[in-house]
Amino acid sequence: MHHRQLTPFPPGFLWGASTSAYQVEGAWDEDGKGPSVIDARASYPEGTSDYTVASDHYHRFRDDVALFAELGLKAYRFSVSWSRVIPDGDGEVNPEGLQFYVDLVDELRAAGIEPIVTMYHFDLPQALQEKGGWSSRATIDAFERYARVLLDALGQKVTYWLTINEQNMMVMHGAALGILPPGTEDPQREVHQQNHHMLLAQARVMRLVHDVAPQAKVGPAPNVACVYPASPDPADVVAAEDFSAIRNWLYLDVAVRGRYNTLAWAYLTEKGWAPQIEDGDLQVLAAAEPNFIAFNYYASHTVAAPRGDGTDVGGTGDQHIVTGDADVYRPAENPHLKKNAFGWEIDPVGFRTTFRQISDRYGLPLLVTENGLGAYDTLTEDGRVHDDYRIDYLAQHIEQMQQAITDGVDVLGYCPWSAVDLVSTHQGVRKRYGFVYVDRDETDLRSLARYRKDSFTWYQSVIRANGLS
Ligand code: BGP
Repeated sequence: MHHRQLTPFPPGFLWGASTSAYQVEGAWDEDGKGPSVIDARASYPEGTSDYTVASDHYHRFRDDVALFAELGLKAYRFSVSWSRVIPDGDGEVNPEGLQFYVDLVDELRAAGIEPIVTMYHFDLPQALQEKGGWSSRATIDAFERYARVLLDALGQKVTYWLTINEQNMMVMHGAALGILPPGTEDPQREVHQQNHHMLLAQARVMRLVHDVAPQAKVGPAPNVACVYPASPDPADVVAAEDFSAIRNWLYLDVAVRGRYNTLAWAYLTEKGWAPQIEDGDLQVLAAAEPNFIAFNYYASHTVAAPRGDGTDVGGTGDQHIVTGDADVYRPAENPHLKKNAFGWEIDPVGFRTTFRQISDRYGLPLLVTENGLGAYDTLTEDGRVHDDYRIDYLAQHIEQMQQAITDGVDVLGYCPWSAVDLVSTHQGVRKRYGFVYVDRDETDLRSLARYRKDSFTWYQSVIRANGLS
């Protein structure tokens, strides 16, 4: 397969880039915005920035869109802050907050950039959190109502909608889910009940999009990663399949097939974490019918069979550092892969495998909504960042995406993380991903000026050529 003739990227391929509201906007309490669970967090990891100013995109979005246009972006994937639009999550609409997104979409359209809008990216309104958050079924209604507000304002201007960003990572790693109701007896059981409510909310909103904006398209946006067995030991293979079911298919099977994955359901039942399902819920799930699947991919995972002696669970874990489950799987090193500066493995071929697995299971078009390299960048004297390491990462992933297209996978577009530097979910400002450098550090906001990185110029040429030359 080495000298395989690759299928070109289709015309109209959505070369894009991504951000999320709380990580880029700042202006956390301006123009009527209410607090989200992110704003209300009691603490942030040691030495890292909070999200109050972020990249100040709220005030600089016109300049940022001009940079995106210069970069040649065909698409820009961003999220709407729910509590900017509806400050308490379920009450009055805040017209100034909503107007920000109307203006942003208009600015993008004027620049010829397709907006791809995530409705909810980790930032549940704090007021809803205080009323029980996702433990309460009222939050399902609130999400549907919020989606209706967005569709009324933007349904004619926006074609691509994403429901919930990385619901699977919220469930597995949690802080963004908010705090569990006081007195929760079994936190994991409660988290999976919340997950069921979020899945219902997502299904209702996908149905709503079809009903009120039939020309629009909608899909879920989980983080999906192929899972390798650490060895051909059949017990390792079973562990890998189980972990993939728990991590990936639990979420996508409900979103796309409208029913729970059998392996994942068996796991939840054995743990005593299976959610309570009410009359009518299964019909709601089955009626959703997404048009495409968006997914975020940073790295694969490798797991082995559990040892069963309690040594399998460890570390703090994040979306790409597996913690293990003493009954089901344990994390394993993959000797074939290198790691980035933050301990995440780098696996471009796993990207191709992930495309193939999702496409085989569901047969829907795929849209990549995140992929990228977090790194320590240095602004040099010449006002540039020489991020050849990021160019390498992206080039290798684009090459494997093209392999997947040649394999027959239908890919709509590629939106790497991130369009512009922003505040990382786990490691603050220092962990940068952007094509555009933002002049600030954790605590010193400096000029907040923008600088083009070498990856900016490189991605510009990729987009111009509709692929790698
Ligand atoms: C995804 C999130 C993003 C982003 C990214 C990188 O999980 O959807 O919000 O933060 O990962 O993660 P981090 O910032 O922790 O490096």
